[in-house]
Amino acid sequence: MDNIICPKDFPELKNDLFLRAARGEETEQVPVWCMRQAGRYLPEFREFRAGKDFFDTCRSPEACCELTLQPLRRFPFDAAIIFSDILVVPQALGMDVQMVPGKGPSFPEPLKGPDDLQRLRPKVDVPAELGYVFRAITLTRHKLEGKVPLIGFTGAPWTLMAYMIEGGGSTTYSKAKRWLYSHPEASHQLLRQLTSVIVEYLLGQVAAGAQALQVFESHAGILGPVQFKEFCLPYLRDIARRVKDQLKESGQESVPMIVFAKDGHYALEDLAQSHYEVVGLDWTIDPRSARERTGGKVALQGNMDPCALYAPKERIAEIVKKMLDGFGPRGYIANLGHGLYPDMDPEHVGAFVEAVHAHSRQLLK
Ligand code: 1CP
Repeated sequence: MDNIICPKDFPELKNDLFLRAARGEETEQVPVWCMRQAGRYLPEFREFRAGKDFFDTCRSPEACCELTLQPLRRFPFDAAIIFSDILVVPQALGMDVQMVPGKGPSFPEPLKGPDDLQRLRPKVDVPAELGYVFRAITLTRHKLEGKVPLIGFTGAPWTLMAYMIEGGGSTTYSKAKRWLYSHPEASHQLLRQLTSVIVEYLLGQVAAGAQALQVFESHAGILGPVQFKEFCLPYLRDIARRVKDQLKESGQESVPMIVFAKDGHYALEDLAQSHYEVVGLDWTIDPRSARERTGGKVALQGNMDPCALYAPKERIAEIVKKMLDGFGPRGYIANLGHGLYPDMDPEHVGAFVEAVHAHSRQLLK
């Protein structure tokens, strides 16, 4: 193997603020990164992606590395997240997924009923199907030169199941929810199958050099507390527990894990006791109430409304100040409550990052 993509002898980490905050340790300032920090709001991203197929880009380690590094050249983010997508896992299970420009992901042949589960690969060779993500992580870890830690990620089982049945984004997710009510056994079978692939996928990411892992349960909000308890929580827990156990068994160092269940704060108490070090929050929850309800069991990440970036820069600084005062500067990673949108002004992203660093240094003096 080429030296440069060997998953060892990584450059020494120079900024460990994000990792310390994730473990609830003291920091001199609050670390900050943004979901979708590699994205279309950056002109250099649009230029690099122009004319290329989205998943072809995902399958090129060099392209993923470049796109991961782009936002770090502009802003002093305290973490990088590998450029990829959650839908590479359904592809690994044998499903065709295309990214339609201007529309989003599309599955030409979504799962229509339980019989369609037979179309999925019963045993996924994760290194063969997703090795390109591992190679992207290893390459990026080298090219980061230890500047900041690299986060790996996956979609959570329910969120992936929802796309596999809906065939793309949806407002109601009623086709996927129909399965939960009319085919609970088949639903659990699919969720279990996804969980196993996800565990192996995350372990592969750590072996390749990921220093933290985020699990995106983007469609938690479409479920209520009862369905969340049955169809999300057990699998989210299982993922964290199995990843941690297997890292321990193989003598590898543990990495902090973040769970982001968007709009799922009805489950906040449960999420805080699910073997994740960090709970990510969307903007619909008040920072103080999130702290109270999680009782110091976990670090928190989030949660500025992404749309607050449309405000003038001075106003962004005020909003950030209030958010930091609410969360407090310990065991806290600043972020948005969801990803950046393509029409956001990079300068305002810079103002957000600067405000987090400046105000948190004041608080921690
Ligand atoms: O060509 C393009 O640039 C298309 C836009 C785009 C990008 C930049 C998509 C399509 N995916 C990505 C990259 C991506 N996706 C990252 C990169 C790292 C970073 O954050 O900088 C990450 C972490 C994801 C994760 C992802 N993909 C999620 C979870 C986060 C979330 O938004 O809730 C989800 C739901 C997806 C599916 C997806 N991929 C792309 C789109 C437009 C969507 C959402 C479709 C929908 O449900 O409507």
